[in-house]
Amino acid sequence: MATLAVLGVPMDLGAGRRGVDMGPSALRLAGLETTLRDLGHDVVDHGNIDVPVPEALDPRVRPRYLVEIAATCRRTVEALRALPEETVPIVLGGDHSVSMGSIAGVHRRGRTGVLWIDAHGDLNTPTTSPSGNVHGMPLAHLLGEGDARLLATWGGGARIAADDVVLLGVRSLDDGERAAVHARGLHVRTMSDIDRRGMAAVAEEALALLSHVDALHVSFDADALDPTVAPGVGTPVPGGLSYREAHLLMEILAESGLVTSVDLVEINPVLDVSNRSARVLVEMAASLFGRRVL
Ligand SMILES: [Mn+2]
Repeated sequence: MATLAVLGVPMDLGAGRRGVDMGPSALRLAGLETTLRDLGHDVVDHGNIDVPVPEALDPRVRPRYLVEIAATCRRTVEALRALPEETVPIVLGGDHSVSMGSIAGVHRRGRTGVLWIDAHGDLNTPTTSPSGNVHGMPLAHLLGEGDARLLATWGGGARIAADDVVLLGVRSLDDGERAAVHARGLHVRTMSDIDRRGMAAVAEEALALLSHVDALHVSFDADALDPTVAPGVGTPVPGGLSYREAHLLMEILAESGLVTSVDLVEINPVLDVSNRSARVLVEMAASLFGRRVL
């Protein structure tokens, strides 16, 4: 059993649509803490990182709100670095740009791998992004490409190596992202791969691709799930993971015993139905942290 440290980052500055700033509240209301405690874990909630609201900021800065997003990520890094090394952080977003802070803040010894579960690539830079929304850019920055003010979150350059990342559940890529995948030789497993080969095979392959890392960060964007399963997400895209596929992925990750930190991001209660999507994500967290049928 582990000590799990919950940290909320109620930020929607990186998203095009409002509402994901309420994600941490929705996940807490959906019973995240009691669910994890019932599995035998110690759970400590460290509250929320301070995040400014967009109404208080100058919207003319480009990329939009980048300075405040970078500052929020730095605060997230400080909060995570203050945790004892053996704790398992669970960062609640917020839009996916919070993951630049969470992954930079992970301070396990050795090499950190990242499983990025997402409908999108999040591989845009300010130059390639069609929307200019920073939540479509975190993975590009973590790989060392983009705006210097965001790269400064971890001291510049790449935070993670391209070979230490697997993207899973992808079904919507922009042209610049497709080019980035090919240029970097990134490990991407799309919904089509999952349709053809099944989640078990794809999940086992993802773990095999990351077998050389010492710590594994799982960054779970709720929009990886099909919108019929989780309608309350930042950027819904049809054709996503079914409830069972996502559970199976979580169960295989749990069995691996490798997961050392987690993000649960992009829950948008404004678009949700009676907090259903947050409850689904809490169910996923339960499987990821060891809930079993038998
Ligand atoms: Mn994402």
